[in-house]
Amino acid sequence: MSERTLVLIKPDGVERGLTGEILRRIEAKGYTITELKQLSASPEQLAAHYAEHEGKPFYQPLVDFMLSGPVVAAIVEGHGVINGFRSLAGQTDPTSAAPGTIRGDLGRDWGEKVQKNLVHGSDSVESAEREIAIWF
Ligand code: DAT
Ligand code: MG
Repeated sequence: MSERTLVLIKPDGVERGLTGEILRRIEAKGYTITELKQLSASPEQLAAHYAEHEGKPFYQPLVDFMLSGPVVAAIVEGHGVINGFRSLAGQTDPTSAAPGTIRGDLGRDWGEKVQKNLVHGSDSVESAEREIAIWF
C-alpha cells in the first residue's frame, strides 16, 4: 500500500550543500516528493517533533542543533516508503551507518556531542502523520 513519510534534511545537510544529493537519492529510488520546502524550525515545532526524546541527555543539544540553521522538509510517498527511506538513510550513528546509505556515505563523527546525521525519517505510519502535521 502506498504510504507517506516525513523527511527532514537537517541543518548539517543544508549547510554542506547536500540537499540536492539527498533528494536525488530519494527520487532515484522511485519515491515521489509531493511537498517540499526550506524553513527555519521553531522551538515549538522541535518540541513537538522530538517529544519522545524529551529528558534524554542528547535532547537539548539536538534541539539546539536543529535551530542552528535552515532545514528542508519533504513529504515523500511510495510503497513501503517509511521503512524504505530509513533504509536509504542508514543507522542513526553516521559513523557506523553502512556505505551506500545517506548517513554512511555522507556523514561521520565530527567529534561533537550531537550526532550530525543529515536526515530524519518517520519511523511508523502514526509518527509520519503526526510529524507531517507539525511541518506542513
Ligand atoms: P533516528 O533519527 O535514526 O530515528 P532517534 O529517533 O533514536 O534516531 O533519535 C533522534 C535523533 O537524536 C537522531 O537522529 C540523532 C539524535 N540522537 C539519537 N541518539 C543519540 C545519542 N545517543 N547521542 C546523540 N544524539 C543522539
Ligand atoms: Mg527517530
